[in-house]
Amino acid sequence: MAVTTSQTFDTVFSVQLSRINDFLKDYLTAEPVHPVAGPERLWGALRYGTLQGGKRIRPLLVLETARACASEAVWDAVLPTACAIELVHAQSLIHDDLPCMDDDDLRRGQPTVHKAYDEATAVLAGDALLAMAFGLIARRTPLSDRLHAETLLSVVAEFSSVTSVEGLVNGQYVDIYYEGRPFDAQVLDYIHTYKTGALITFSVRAGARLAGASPEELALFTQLGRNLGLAFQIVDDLLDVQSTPEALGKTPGKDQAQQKATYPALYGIESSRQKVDALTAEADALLDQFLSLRANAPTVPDVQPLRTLIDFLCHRIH
Ligand code: GRG
Repeated sequence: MAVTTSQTFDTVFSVQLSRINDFLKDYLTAEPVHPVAGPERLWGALRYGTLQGGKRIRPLLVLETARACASEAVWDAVLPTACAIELVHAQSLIHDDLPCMDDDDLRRGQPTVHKAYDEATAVLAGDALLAMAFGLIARRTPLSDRLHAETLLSVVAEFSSVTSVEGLVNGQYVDIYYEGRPFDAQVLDYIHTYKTGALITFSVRAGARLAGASPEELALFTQLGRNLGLAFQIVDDLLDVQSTPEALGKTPGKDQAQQKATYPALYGIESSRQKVDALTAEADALLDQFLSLRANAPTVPDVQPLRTLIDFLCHRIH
């Protein structure tokens, strides 16, 4: 398969990226009139942390999985969840950059939120984004005969788990816990599964569930999400070793400086890259299995954009 460059990515996904970015902008600019000075600065910070750059990988995964399981027609129904995931992702980056966490000054090529504003504002902007994400799904998802409240509630419950102790918060905690401590393969996979894998797996699962995937199909997409989550974080680990601040938009070399548990630290660069390639090939094979399940369906599912997205996120350079 041809390697998908950033330029191809922007072209192939231009419509989807516009819909995601317009939706996020609309939601985050629906700011009430403030009778006192102050709140507009908090709103400015949460917009800054969300709208300035970002590849939008997670909402794209929601949209493209939904397209594979149904068609583009379901995008209206899945966009609120897709964008809610991006709000949580933005929140996690804002908090991750804080001095008490990974302590970064640069993100997406610009000063991090606590540098552009201040620490208290960054904490509170992140808090607001997290709560707003859940409100976004509840307020903006159009229910219909194809998407019942029961399914949506169950997706929201899963979202709560993967953003908290069965997901990001847990992964981040263990990641920090092991800084400078000896770690093994089990610890490393645990951290990656929770810190990064949980939200990526959820993005794929949410797209499939909201688009009406069968239990058998959902099992395939769950495995696909796990593969991608791990591959994505290994690439992130590799970029930290191999990239530059200009290409990355953040400071490389921090994992080694902070003695983080990473793939290159445990397995070396070559084996880490081989692992990414193996995970990508498996993800592709899972999509073939999905096509086989739908072999007798009236229309052939369009999985090509999802294959392109998978290829991009496993070969990305930022
Ligand atoms: C309460 C949800 C919640 C989280 C708090 C701070 C924290 C706990 C978790 C941080 C987890 C974290 C930063 C994981 C790293 C994931 C990762 C590889 C991020 C980079 O994602 P990209 O490349 O970033 O998609 P862009 O900038 O493109 O959006």
